[in-house]
Amino acid sequence: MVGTASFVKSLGNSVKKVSESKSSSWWYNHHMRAASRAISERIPLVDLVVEVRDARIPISSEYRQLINFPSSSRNIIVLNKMDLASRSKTKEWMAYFKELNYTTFAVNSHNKDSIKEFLNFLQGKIRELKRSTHSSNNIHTTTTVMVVGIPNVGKSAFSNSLHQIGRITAAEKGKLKHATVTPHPGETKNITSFKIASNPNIYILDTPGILPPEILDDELCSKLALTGAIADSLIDQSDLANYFLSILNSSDEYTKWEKFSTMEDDHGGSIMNDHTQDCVVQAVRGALFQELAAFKGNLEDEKDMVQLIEAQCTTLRTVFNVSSDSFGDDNGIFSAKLVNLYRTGRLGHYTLDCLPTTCGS
Ligand SMILES: Nc1nc2c(ncn2[C@@H]2O[C@H](COP(=O)(O)OP(=O)(O)OP(=O)(O)O)[C@@H](O)[C@H]2O)c(=O)[nH]1
Ligand SMILES: [Mg+2]
Repeated sequence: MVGTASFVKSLGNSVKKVSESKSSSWWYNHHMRAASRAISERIPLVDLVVEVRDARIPISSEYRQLINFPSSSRNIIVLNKMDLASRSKTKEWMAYFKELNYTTFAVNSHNKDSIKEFLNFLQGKIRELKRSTHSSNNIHTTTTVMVVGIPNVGKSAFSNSLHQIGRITAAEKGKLKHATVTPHPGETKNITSFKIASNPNIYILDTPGILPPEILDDELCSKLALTGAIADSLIDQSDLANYFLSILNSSDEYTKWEKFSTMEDDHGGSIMNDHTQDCVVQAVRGALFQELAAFKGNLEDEKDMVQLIEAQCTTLRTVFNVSSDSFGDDNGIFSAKLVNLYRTGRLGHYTLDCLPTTCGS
């Protein structure tokens, strides 16, 4: 996308600087190094490997370490957070992976039905695998499934949900464990096992998220930062917000928000500091619609895109109740609110990676 290029470059540069500085706050700390080694040692010992990717970036969220292990029928790619991605693009990505002979499944880890469907599929896959590799009485042996992926793609949320709905006995249900799930990357520090089925037993191993020590590609850096794989504390939040707005402006998601552009202020003039309130979200959508519908420039032209984003930021600061003449912290607060709404799916559904067959056109 031509109109997003300068924002990709700016965000990419700021991520690359963090990577090059190798300062104490750099993402590849001793935890990640040790975890990376521990995961590599365990991969040959488990029955199946589930690589969790972010459905918004099916290629950019690839877990590079798996390249060292031959791809086989033991690997499953899970496109998680499908609720945040474009539904039609996820279908296209599934077809793409199928053509490459990858076993792929799209899920929303916050949705019970989606996880139940995956569990059925997993149990079928395990039966098939055991039939093809062992004699029939080994079908009843314990199976271990290792969940790997880059940070923040939802490995722990996925493992928790499988554990919660898994077919284990009532007595075992009483001892349900929980992996910590947070919006911040790098939360999981150890490999933890969760039982997800009995007779035959299936255990799932949640693991810490791993990123390569160095990421050189601007576009890859930008996508990882926007979707939350790289800690926000390492990045200028306004770079993230501008990049998101350039994506939104290049899509047609905003066309659904016309009805919010004519809505009256329905919070009685009271100041809403909580940006997640429905009325604030609707006001944000309405304001974005108005700016975009009135825009007469060319969105393929970077200068025009910059101008539009500046106008949108001015309007949105008012909606978020963040003063427009202040910089520094207030600028960060405004950007963080906008990025939070994007990450929770309240400002549309975007798949940021494009299929190899449609890229570069
Ligand atoms: N909308 C949506 N959010 C999700 C989904 N799965 C996980 N999340 C959210 O994504 C964030 C990260 O989830 P985690 O499960 O902690 O991610 P992780 O891969 O374990 O992260 P690390 O332990 O840091 O590697 C949390 O805010 C989750 O609530 C999903 O399917 N849909
Ligand atoms: Mg985790």
